[in-house]
Amino acid sequence: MKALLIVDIQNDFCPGGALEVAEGDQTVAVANALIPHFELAVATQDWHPANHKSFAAMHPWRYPGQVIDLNGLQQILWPIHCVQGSFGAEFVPELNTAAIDRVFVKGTDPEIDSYSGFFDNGHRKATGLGEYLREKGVDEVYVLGLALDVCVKFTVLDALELGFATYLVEDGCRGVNLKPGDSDAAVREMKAKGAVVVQSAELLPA
Ligand code: VGL
Ligand code: ZN
Repeated sequence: MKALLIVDIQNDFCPGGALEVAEGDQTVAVANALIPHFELAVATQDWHPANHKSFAAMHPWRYPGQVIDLNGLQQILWPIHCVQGSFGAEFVPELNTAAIDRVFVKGTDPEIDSYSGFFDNGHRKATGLGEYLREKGVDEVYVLGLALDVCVKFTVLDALELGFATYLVEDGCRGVNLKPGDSDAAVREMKAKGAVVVQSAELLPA
């Protein structure tokens, strides 16, 4: 069975948001068009406590974009974003959340970040997404959302590692591109590790 995995389509990752991704809002229409064609649609939601240590503001004299050591892991520092209960953490209002079967939150532990929808960045704790998909009999996942070069990438790589046939719905993603070219490099890496790149039109009935 196939599942659609909608990664972090939240206000803070859209234009005007705290960690805005250029054209991030354009992923919504792609997600909404695909949802009815999947038996199962699952979303991830970046869901940080206000004191999350991925926030540059938690570290005196540090600023967004710098890399620090956080409990033994390299951590990029981000602006304060997707704080639990805030507008920025909510799904984009136009996203058809009524048709989403389950939401998995991530990034809830202030001491460790979680880019992937499956595990934290240290692969220490699972979110439950992998087990849920297995229980539902899912063997193929189609991934889209934000950001292509961060949370989409790590979600795709973990899906591959867990043995799911994994498709990247490219036109349903946009990247942050902290460095120019990050999105292209991410797509190359996902492909090299076994992801199949598709466009949403290929998944819609003609
Ligand atoms: C994300 C940076 C920090 C993402 C989440 O959803 O891609 N990026 N937290
Ligand atoms: Zn985050």
